[in-house]
Amino acid sequence: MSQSLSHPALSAADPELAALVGAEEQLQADTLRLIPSENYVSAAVLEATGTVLQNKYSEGYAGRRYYEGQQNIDQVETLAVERAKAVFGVEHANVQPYSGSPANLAAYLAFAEPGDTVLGMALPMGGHLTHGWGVSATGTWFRGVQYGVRPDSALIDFDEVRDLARKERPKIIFCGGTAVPRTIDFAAFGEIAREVDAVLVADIAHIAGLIAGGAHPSPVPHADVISTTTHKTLRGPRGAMLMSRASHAKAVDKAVFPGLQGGPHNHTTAAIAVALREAAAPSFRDYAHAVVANAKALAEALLARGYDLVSGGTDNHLVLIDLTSKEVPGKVAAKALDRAGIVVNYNTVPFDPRKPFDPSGIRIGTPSLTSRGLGTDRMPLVAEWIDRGVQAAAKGDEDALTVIRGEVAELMAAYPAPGLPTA
Ligand code: DSN
Repeated sequence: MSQSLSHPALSAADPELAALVGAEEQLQADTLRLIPSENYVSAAVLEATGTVLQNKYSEGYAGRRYYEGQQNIDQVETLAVERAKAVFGVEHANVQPYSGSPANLAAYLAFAEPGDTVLGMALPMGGHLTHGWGVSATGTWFRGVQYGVRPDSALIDFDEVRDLARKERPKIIFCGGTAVPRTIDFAAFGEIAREVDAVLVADIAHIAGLIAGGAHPSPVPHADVISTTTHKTLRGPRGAMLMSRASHAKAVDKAVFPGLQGGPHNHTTAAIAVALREAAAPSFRDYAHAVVANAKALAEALLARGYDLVSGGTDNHLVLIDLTSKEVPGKVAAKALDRAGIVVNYNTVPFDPRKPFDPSGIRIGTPSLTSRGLGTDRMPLVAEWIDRGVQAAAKGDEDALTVIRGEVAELMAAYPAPGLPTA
């Protein structure tokens, strides 16, 4: 692999930066990437992000811009919007949010006033910072009330959600999260939101690709607003979308622009359109189901090796491992696995006695390895590597990590990654 062949202009103009890009390409090729919020985009998505569309300012929406010269940009954005509506079966789509956090902030701006109460899943229980957690602007400018999971099952405690909703009367209820290994019951959230007259925002960032591919139920009949990033299981560029019922379209659009943002990132919008076209293809259904099948197979193989999994397994793309019984802190394990060519992130587990920066768990997922074509037959080997890596971390056995790294690189060479230069 040579960065000068892949990026000739960049290599000539800025060899230092080109070398870093080349090194990252090599790293993404050689390693087993298990961070559940990451993926490999297609070469087509990657190309779209590097187009001259990025040269253009386009404040406003198609047909209603504050800048001229929108002949092509309007069509690009309209394509992305129409494809989003078709893929997710929604009445309205806004493809301009810069990423997931600004998308969620736009939902606050659209449906709440500063100081209003919002109800979301607590970050250490699997929620997201922007669902009203204290250190986020959403938890300081708004009054965040947080629900969690049951201590026995690690499943969302709907009694708690209902009780809090009745008592606190939130303006907005958020469902979805970043470390939720089980199916989100959108219908149950919808019923509670309707009872207390709250706006239900379904944050489907992690599972958008699974929903698009029919491997997770859709929030569409139940949620007022759907927020998603486009770069996780959906396999698009780094960006986001807000989707809603037609009745909320005006409020959503006004909140994104001019409420929060200036000009949309048109190159990103184009790449979102490409990703949505890919997500509409029958092969994407196969991909989404394969992601889940791989995660289930990986969970089974880890359970067989004596690992404690939060909620006992997975229904989606994500497995949350509690390493307490292995007597290895999550951070120590994550760093050792990184040296072994297995990229994960350390993560809190529900009711974690340890601190967020040094928690008890690691979070893994199968979107990236599935994009490279690994199937369920390979998951016992992945579990074995994780197990050997964790054991090596416990013993401080650097040689064992080096051996695993070699084995990982050898296998990954047989599964070329989409979007990466080959040879
Ligand atoms: N989206 C988060 C993740 O799951 O990695 C980070 O905000």
